[in-house]
Amino acid sequence: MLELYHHGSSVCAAKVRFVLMEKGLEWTGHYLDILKGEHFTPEYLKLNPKAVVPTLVHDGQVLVESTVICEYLDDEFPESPLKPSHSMARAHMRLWTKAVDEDIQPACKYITYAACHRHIIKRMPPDKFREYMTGPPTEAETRVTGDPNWVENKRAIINLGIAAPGVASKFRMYDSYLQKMEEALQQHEWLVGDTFTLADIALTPYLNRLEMLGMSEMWSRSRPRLAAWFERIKARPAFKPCFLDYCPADLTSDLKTYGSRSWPEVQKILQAAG
Ligand SMILES: N[C@@H](CCC(=O)N[C@@H](CS)C(=O)NCC(=O)O)C(=O)O
Repeated sequence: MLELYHHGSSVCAAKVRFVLMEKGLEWTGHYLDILKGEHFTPEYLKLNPKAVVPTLVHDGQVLVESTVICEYLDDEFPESPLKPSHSMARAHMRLWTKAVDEDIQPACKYITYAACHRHIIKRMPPDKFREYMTGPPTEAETRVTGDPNWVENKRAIINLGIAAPGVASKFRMYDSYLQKMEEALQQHEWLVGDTFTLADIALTPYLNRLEMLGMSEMWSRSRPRLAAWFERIKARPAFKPCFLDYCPADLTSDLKTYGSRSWPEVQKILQAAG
C-alpha cells in the first residue's frame, strides 16, 4: 500500500501526487495542514524528522525527500516510465531536479511567504501573533529547513513582505530559471528531449505557484515556448485533480488576491534586473 502525507498547496507534495496520478497508482492520502502546524506532531516527526511534507510510506517503509520519492516510484512501478532511457538524458533530467531542490524550492518558500502567507499569518489573534513573531522558535520549527536562519528570515518577511532582505534576489533567481526553461524548450517539446519526464514534473508546481499568485506574466508575454509547455502540462488529465482540486478554496483565493497585489512590486524588481 502506498500512503502519502501531504498538503494541498505544498509544491513538494504536488510533485509526488503528479507522479502517482501520471502512473495511475492507487494511494491513500494523509492530509496535514502545514499552515496550521499539523506537521509538528511527535508522531509525524518520527516519520519525517525535518518536519516537512511529503512523506511516502510504502508497505510500511518510510521515504522522505520529494525528488527521491519520485524516482523511487518510477523505479518501483516501471510502467509508463518518467525517466529517459539514455544515461545522458537521465543526467540532464537530474540537473533539473537538483536545481529544484537546491535553488527553486528554497526561493519559492521566500516568494510565497512574501507575496501571500504573511497576510494569512497576520490574521492570527493579536496575542498569538505576538508570540509567533517574538517567542523562541519551537524545536520542531527549527528543523524545517536547511536554512539555519529561516525563522528569523520568515519574521522579517512577515514584517516587510517583498522588501524583506533576500526576497528580491529570490525572484530574480526564479526568473533566471524560467529563462533557462525557455531556452531548453527551443530545442525540444519537453525539458529533456521529446518525452515528458520527471524534470517536467519537478518544475510544474513552481509555475503553477506563480500562476496561482497571479504572476504568470513572468512567462506569458515574453517566453512563448515556456507558455506553450505549461499549456501542454495543464492539458494532461492529472493536472487539475493534482494541483487545483487539492488546494483548499480559501488558500486558492488568498494566493490570487495577495499575490496579484504584490505583482507590481515584483515587476519593478524584474524590470530593474533588466
Ligand atoms: N527537500 C524537501 C523539502 C520539503 C519542504 O520544504 N516541504 C514544505 C512544503 S513544499 C514544507 O513541508 N514546509 C513546512 C513548513 O514550512 O513549515 C522535499 O523535497 O521533500
